[in-house]
Amino acid sequence: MLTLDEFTIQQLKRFPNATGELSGLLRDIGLAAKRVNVEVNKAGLADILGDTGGMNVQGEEVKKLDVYANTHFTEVLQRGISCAGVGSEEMDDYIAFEDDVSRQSKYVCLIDPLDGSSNIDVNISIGTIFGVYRRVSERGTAATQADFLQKGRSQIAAGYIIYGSSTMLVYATRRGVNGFTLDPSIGEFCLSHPDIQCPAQGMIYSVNHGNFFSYGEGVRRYIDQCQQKAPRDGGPYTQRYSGSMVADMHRNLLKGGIFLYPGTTGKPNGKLRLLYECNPFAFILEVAGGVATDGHQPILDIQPSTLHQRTPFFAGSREMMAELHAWMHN
Ligand code: AHM
Ligand code: MG
Repeated sequence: MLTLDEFTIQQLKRFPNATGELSGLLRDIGLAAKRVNVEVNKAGLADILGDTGGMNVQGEEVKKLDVYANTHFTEVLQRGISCAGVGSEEMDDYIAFEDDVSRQSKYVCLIDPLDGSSNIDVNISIGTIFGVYRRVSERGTAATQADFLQKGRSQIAAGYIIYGSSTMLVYATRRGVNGFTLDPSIGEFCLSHPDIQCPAQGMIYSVNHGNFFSYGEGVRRYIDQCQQKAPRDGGPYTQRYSGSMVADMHRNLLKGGIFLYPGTTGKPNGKLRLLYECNPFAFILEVAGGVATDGHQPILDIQPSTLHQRTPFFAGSREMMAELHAWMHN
């Protein structure tokens, strides 16, 4: 079975013009993921478990593991040579690494170092989400805000790590989506899910039902019909929602399904962040044959204006998304 490193090298050989910088960056992310995985696995034992007591830039409680993961991913990317800077859920502003003539970094990364962190204390899967962009500023100079505020469609690669019953790294480039499972006996990510395709139809819907009455009418109608669908039409659909986007999206990507985080009356843009939560998943899904929108337009076509902006998010199997849009707009 190919390891992540072997796979990226093999890809390089198939594309003689590739410089290997993206492969290097993905290997750096794989390395950081392995180290974060070690900490996640012993979260119940170590002092690292629990709150730091602080708040992140969005006024949400920060867990210690979030801080660890953020520091770790950032440092590993900084030590590599491919990444010119990082924007993260855990940091108010992006960081531009020192770039000079010798480094000439080509990419920037947007990352949610540890998503679903409210699940840490109760031992439910959590994850890391990342998107990679070619910088628009000149190489050899400091990365700028414009490098980070690109449309999701400009992503060169995107992926996630799920720290679940096993640990997996899944990443997409325009050429395909591939999944690697961490083999703890050799400490390597091994290609276990080549060329992932999202089934066009599924039977799972993932949404926070508790917010039902503050969703718009179209979304409520869609959720109703997920429950009312006749058995001959594959219904009723199964509801699965863990509160951990990575776990919910991962399951729906593999099995077919739909994930909804709509706007609510109190929060019209919902909760999820465009740049480092929605865009990477939208990219992965589109490459895998699925669809991701804000209810009106593809997520990947939204022009971001700020690093931490939020958007309603609907994503999943192609036919289920078409059905959702029909209920929302007719
Ligand atoms: P976080 O970035 O603070 O961890 O929040 C993001 C998470 C997602 O993983 C998950 O889908 C969502 O929040 C759940 O939110 P809610 O509890 O409102 O349904
Ligand atoms: Mg998050």
